Amino acid sequence: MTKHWDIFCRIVDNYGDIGVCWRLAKQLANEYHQNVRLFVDLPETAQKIIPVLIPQLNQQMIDGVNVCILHYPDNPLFDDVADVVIEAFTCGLPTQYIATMQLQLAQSAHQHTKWLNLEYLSAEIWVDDFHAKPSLQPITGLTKTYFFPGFTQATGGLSREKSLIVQRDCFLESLKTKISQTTASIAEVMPKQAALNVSLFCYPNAPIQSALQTFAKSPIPINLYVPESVFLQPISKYLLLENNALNKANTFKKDNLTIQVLPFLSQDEYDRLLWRCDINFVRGEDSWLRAIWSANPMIWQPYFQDDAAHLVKLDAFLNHYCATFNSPAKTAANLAVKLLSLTWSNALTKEASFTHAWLTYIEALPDIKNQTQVYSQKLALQPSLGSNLVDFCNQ
Ligand code: TRH
Repeated sequence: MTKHWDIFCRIVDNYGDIGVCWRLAKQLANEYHQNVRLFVDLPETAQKIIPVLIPQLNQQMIDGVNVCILHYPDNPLFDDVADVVIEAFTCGLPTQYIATMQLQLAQSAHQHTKWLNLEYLSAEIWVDDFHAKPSLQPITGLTKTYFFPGFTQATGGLSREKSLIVQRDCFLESLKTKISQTTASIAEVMPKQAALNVSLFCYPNAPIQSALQTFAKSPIPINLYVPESVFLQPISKYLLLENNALNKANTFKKDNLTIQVLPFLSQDEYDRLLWRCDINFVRGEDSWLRAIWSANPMIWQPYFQDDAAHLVKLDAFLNHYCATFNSPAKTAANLAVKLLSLTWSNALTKEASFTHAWLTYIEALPDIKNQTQVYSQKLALQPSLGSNLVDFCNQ
């Protein structure tokens, strides 16, 4: 059934908020044939993820989605509320939009618009019990339902395009026969083995210096692919370069480490990079999930939270991810994943050695790769976030 959907996204920090919302908006519009408006507050930042977006336009159709710029407080678009409104990450709906929903409720004694709060992704077990629970909002009298993405069938599921896995496999298959072209993207021209290909997307508080020192001394050559982002400064420092010298797409070499700085990639190109790398360092929410769909070994750095809540999330994910590594033969892989992940997120109390954690990980890499494939395949069999949302709203 075709419905009207509004998604509200406020960009707090970084690109995760808009990254998640943009994917979801496109999936609802193109895979489930829904009418979708995506309201976003910072068009210049959103442009990083939606490169064709024109920040000066109030609304524009892009890839089947009506992308609207949020202008508080009086936007005439808010007089027309949707069948379903998704408030991403508790970003708050505009007062005028809420007032229109209240008017509807007063006129028909029935809340026509389904109001969903899309929560952050977490593998914590309490999510199963809190998913899809309605909550009466005392001030407005409206009901809002908390929709939790997650890793189990009891949650709202994981965002995944219907054809993603097929696209990934076709891309990887095509590389086997392809002759390198000068116009090809980075993921197509990366060297085939002989070196370890690693992608790096992290927060600046990760032990980047220690990682670079370790990589440079690695017995296997390492090609490190680094899309342009805030953590380039520690890399410049390591290479003794002037500030910002790394911002140019360029290659730097130190001993056995080759650093390839890339421009900020499109989401599709970034996917292809993850598919091609042997190990992906990822962060936040969306790149984490895309690394899972790459089915390649990954080290996830959660977004820092003051009360160390991010470490609880990391622990929950590691338990879920490593549950597939639990046979006695896989114990080394299990421990190696946990050791490197905790070291990367500064979660170990005593000074942890990145070098030790890395070497342990590399030794277990073949097992980690096998188990990560099993893990990713298992998750891909579950209904996706988009399909769960549509089913929930059609009930
Ligand atoms: O940018 P992030 O750190 O976003 C974070 C998280 O979402 C976090 O949960 C949230 O609380 C915080 O923001 C405010 O990391 P994330 O989630 O991986 O989003 C990055 C997006 O950028 C993702 O959609 C992938 C995309 N991307 C590209 O398109 N090209 C690139 O080159 C890179 C490196 C990323």
